[in-house]
Amino acid sequence: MRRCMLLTILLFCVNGMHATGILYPRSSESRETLSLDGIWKFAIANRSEQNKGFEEKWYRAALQHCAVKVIDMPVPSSYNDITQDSNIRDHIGWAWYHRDFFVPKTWKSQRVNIRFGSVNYFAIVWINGVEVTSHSGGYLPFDVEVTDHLKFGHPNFITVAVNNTLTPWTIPQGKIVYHNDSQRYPAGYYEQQYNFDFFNYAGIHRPVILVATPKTYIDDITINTTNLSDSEGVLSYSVELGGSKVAAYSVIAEVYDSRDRLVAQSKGLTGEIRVNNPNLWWPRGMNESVGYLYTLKIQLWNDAKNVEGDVYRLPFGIRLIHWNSTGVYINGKSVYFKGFGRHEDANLRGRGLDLVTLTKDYNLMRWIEANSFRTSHYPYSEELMDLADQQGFLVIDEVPAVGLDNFDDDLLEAHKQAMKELIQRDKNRPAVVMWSIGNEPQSQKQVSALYFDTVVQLVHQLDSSRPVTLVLNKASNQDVASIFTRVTNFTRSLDLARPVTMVLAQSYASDLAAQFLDVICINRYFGWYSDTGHSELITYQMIKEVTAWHDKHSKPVLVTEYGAGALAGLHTDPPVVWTEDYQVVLMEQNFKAFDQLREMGFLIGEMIWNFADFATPQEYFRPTGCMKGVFTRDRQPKFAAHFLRRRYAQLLY
Ligand code: GCB
Repeated sequence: MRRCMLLTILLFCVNGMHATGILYPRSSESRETLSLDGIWKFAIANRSEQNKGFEEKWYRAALQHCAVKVIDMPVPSSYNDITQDSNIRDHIGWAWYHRDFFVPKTWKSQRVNIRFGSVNYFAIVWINGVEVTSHSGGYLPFDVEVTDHLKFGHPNFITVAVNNTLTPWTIPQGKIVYHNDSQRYPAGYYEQQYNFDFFNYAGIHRPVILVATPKTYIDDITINTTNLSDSEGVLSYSVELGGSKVAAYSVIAEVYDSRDRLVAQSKGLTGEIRVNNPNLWWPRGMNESVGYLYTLKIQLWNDAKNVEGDVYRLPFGIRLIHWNSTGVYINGKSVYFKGFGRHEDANLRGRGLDLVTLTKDYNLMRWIEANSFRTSHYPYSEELMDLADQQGFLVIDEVPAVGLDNFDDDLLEAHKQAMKELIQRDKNRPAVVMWSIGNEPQSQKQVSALYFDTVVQLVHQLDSSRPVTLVLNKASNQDVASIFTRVTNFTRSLDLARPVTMVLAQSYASDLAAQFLDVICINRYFGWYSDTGHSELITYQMIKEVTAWHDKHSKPVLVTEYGAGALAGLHTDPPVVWTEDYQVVLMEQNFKAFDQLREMGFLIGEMIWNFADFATPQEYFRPTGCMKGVFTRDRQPKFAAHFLRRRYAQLLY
């Protein structure tokens, strides 16, 4: 592992990666889990003393015994909104976490792993003062074996240093900007900037769990549906084992139905399993049976000793996806996505796992009769994804590659690593029906073509069973954009009284990434970011736009974002922007376009931006956050939610 300590707030050299599995921690007859969630001790490193924690070795003892102000901090949670202190909310750089824990004596003969669901962005972990691992990337799990660092039957302590700094080589990107203007800024003043509008919440965001397994253990499982006939589902599976005495064990694979009846079995590290008359996994609204899950039980068996080894149970669904130039099909039936772009965002806990909000959100998505969502703009928690599998929501699973610019080799490596970790985590999920390799990159830049070609090839190589997309928003190439800006400004200087407009029929022309994708996803804010207030143009522009993308690439098109900001309770008639009324008018005009486009045969879905209002950095054009939610941040319906519900209820596949 390399770590650059000099400019610790700016540079993280990428740490060691997981060569192997990252199975969700589940208890079984051979496995125990111990949650380390709860109240931890917490401190931030001052701006001017970023390295102090390393120099003074805060990881060697309890944080409360170090020369730093220590407070209580819940895990999981973002740390930003927990206190009244804006230094903590707006902190850039290192933050420190510490807690004590006890490991049972009975675990001494086991292999013990520690697993973090996610820590944003960079984490270094010490157990009892010894560094055990580090990880880059804020939204994906990592784990490490810690058996040799634990004291069994005694108290232990864990320290985690977290750094939220984003650089041009992190996914997502950001940059630290130093202000040299001494008239306006004190010496050394800097700020974090980034190319996205959601608040960069930080901290230990998802559960921290210790897992004890036998010394020879199940490290990874992959299961895929390879063929479906009327009477049979054909599955292929493979298992990877870890530990030293792997050769002594054989593998038994058994499939149980939802009532826990054994329906099929096989033996060996890899194999084929045939399930008679399978209950297929269907998304909501496509079948009476929705989200049917089987369990694959993998069991190790030591033949010589005739004893059972490690056991892991993996829920999975039997379903096949295919796609062509006009559609995406599940089990042979074409799909229409009706759903949302969302965020993991809630009052007080920020981006920390919150089972209350998570469950409420599914209730709201069912109430509104949505069938899908995109994990805009980063992978969501495994707890959230489990419910998507169970409730039959279709998920477009996105890596945190939002707003990518300067496409160099270091960025590409970080992007590929994030894709690998995402696919490793979610490959067995029936709900995941598409991989999204990013959102709104500068895909008009020449250099982006090779970059995205490489990422798409990697994804196809890792998983050929799902289509790949990238969410695009290019309006025109840079030169053209700057010409248009100048023409617009000039026109405005001649006549301030009238709005300036232009139909964006070129938008598909400058993008260089769509050629590599299986499905084209586009974000379009007609009547909001362009031609603001001109709802009469929306239907026309959306039809032109979507048609142009399809005509150029002969691929299915999905509108992954459209929408308008609305302040709950604000009304005007006639409607003007920022009112609930205008939000509904904008939706209505988009719906007209979607209906016509559906009839034309290549629009495969509509996802409104956004499910709920969410926190953004402070901006003068965003009143405390992005207000494009159809629900408020505390999950109450705006007028738009009722309107959307009427549409989604009528939209069939
Ligand atoms: C977009 C982005 C999304 C923003 C949205 C907006 O195109 O993909 O992250 O929140 O626009 O509201 O500006």
